[in-house]
Amino acid sequence: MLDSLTRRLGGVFARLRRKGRLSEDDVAEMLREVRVALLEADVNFQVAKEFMAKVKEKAVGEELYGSLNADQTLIRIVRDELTELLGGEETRFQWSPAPPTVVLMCGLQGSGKTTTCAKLALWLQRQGKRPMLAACDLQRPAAVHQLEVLGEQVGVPVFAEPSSDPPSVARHALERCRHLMLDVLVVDTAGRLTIDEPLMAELGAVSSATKPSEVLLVLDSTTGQEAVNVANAFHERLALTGAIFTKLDGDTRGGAVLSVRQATGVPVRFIGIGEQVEALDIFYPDRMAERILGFGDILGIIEKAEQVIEKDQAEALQGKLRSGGFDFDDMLSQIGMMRKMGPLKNVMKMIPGLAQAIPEEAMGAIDDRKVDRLEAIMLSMTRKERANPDILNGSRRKRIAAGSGTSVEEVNNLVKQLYEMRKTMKQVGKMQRRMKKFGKRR
Ligand SMILES: Nc1nc2c(ncn2[C@@H]2O[C@H](COP(=O)(O)OP(=O)(O)OP(=O)(O)O)[C@@H](O)[C@H]2O)c(=O)[nH]1
Ligand SMILES: [Mg+2]
Repeated sequence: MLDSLTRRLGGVFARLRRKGRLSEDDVAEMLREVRVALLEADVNFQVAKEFMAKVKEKAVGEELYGSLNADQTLIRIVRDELTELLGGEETRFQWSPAPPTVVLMCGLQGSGKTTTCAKLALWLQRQGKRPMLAACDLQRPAAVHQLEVLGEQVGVPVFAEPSSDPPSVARHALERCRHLMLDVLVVDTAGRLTIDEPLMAELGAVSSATKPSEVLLVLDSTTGQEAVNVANAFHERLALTGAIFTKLDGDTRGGAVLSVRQATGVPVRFIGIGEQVEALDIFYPDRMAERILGFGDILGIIEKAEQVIEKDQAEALQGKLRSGGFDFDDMLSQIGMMRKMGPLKNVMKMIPGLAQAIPEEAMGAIDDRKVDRLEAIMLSMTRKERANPDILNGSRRKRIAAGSGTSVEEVNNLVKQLYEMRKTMKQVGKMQRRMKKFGKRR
């Protein structure tokens, strides 16, 4: 997700860091490169322009030319502006004062509405709420069945009835929800290929019938700038409370995610990062900004980790990640934990510096089978070797390769990777500490 942007910006900042004191020309050049990086990531032209103007204005205000640590100041300015662009603070879920809270989901055909309904229901359940799903996509019979299957998968009841009138199904679902004293009703609706009047009228009628507290537009992030136009059109008619970008796990330049808030005023609330029902994340503007700038998402990892491991274990992981002093035992237990957290590729991307340290092709090649081999290598080490990788000389590496059914080259690569990870994490840790001094958001 947004990897190429992260890579580009990472390159710009790395060059900047090497320079020491910055001249006005250095800053101007760097700003140009940031702008190009944004445009290449498919960020809306006007949004990129305004963004750069703000960064420039701040850069001038901070009198950073010729000063020491100018690079840090500049990165901080970009981070803060990026966070602002993405919406500042994350938006909290609006609960209705008189439950059940109704969440109306809308969007174009195939954007991921039905899948996201199930994901959201699961998320709500994990928040301790009792949700129900309403099948109000009556365009095609299969839609109701799809929601029923997904509902069963996440263990959430689905309200459906034979009808061709979405508002009346929605009304009945709401009555049932009240009767069962459930907390939230998530309403799945029909999509169309393009925005048209019948669709908007139908959604308007469902909305009038249920008075939703949340009207969430589901947007396919692979449609690029078109997503911004779609958001504008829906917002005009439905007063959206937020947007959910799906398919951010794929090859998407992601610029629409960066533009939509600024261009439409609709905040991004969640992101979909996979087909599985667990693959939904809250959208945190500050974390996303830091992730784009290559600082990783330590908080995100910890939160995910906390879902699957005990708190003290999570704190230990946090310390290890920050200090960069971890060994192969830690790597092994991390792999075990990460497996529980979801597809490894997603988790790896959250680790500071890792996404940039590993070439794009290699990142694409990370699959869980390859990780099995890494695991085998580590398990073939003695306890002493795992805790103290410095003692891994040539003959030990040969023995480990033979024992794990891998090659010496693979063993060498893994050892190298450990040291690289230690190094980048230490650097990122240092940078974050410095950032903290400048004033932190969280
Ligand atoms: N990779 C990926 N696929 C997704 C994501 N969200 C949804 N999908 C896939 O996108 C396709 C369409 O999803 P649906 O939930 O059926 O979309 P919809 O908006 O309900 O479609 P209609 O009801 O036909 O309008 C499915 O194959 C989903 O598995 C995501 O975050 N990542
Ligand atoms: Mg659907």
